[in-house]
Amino acid sequence: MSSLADKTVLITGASSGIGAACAIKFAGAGCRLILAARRADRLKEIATELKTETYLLQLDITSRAAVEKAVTGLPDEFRQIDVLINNAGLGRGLDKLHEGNIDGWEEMIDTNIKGLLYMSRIVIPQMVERGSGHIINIGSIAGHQVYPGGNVYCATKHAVNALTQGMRIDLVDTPVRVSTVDPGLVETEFSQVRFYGDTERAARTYRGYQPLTGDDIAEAVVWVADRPPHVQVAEVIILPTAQASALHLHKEEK
Ligand code: NDP
Ligand code: 8X3
Repeated sequence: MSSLADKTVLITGASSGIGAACAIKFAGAGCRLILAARRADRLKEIATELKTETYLLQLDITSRAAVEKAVTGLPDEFRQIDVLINNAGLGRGLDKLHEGNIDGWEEMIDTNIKGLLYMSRIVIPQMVERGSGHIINIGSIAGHQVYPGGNVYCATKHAVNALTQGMRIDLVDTPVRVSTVDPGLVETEFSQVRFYGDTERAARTYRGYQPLTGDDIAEAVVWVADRPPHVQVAEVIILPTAQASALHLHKEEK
């Protein structure tokens, strides 16, 4: 049986893509789930498929007050968070920096960096006090390299990379583990959001090669969480076979 059975896992951004796939995989491992996102209807839909105790949090992680209220207001049976998956995030635009949309920058910084910080700040103290817990951040290959037009998104994912390392240093004298799972191109709603609903442009992102799926990433996240307590997987980078780096993608089509 998985060491994850009966653990409570909080997943941010569970209404879609990688987060929704994580919900299904962790439910399969026998975990109790707290699923957070802004779209409550989507969370409900996902939860009906899960055969496990699930608590839904309609939450905008860019609001510090909302994050604090949501976590401190959890019902008793969900209060002990064993695994926190900081997954909620987004890209906005793919423009040169000097032509960029400043509102999009604010959204990326507020969600990918500040939201992750708010959630971590409220959840980690209880893990330290209890002497157990695991933070798994969803970074990106964009946290290791910068690609054209990636400027601010890549900066936020470099920040996630730095925060992961910082958390690991700060928690080294505790049993709490910190990991990051950093994917390349995964076919989710990410590009729909990045291109503000331009479905054709979003679809083009994943054409001419086989992208990763949310399931591919969720499988790795569950593996990371399921290691014995003395094993801390620091970083997993996962790319589609047709992708060599953030800058090298082999497409069959022109
Ligand atoms: P999706 O767009 O499919 O999912 C993003 C999730 O984040 C949604 O559930 C969305 O929920 C949630 N979210 C966004 N903003 C907020 C907010 N303010 N408060 C709460 N939840 C929020 O994309 P992915 O599944 O691909 O993205 C998940 C993570 O993976 C992101 O951090 C992304 O940067 C990262 N990533 C993605 C890659 C890819 O190629 N797809 C590659 C590498 C990393 P809702 O809108 O309901 O709030
Ligand atoms: C999302 C994937 O390559 O568009 O992190 O940055 S990428």
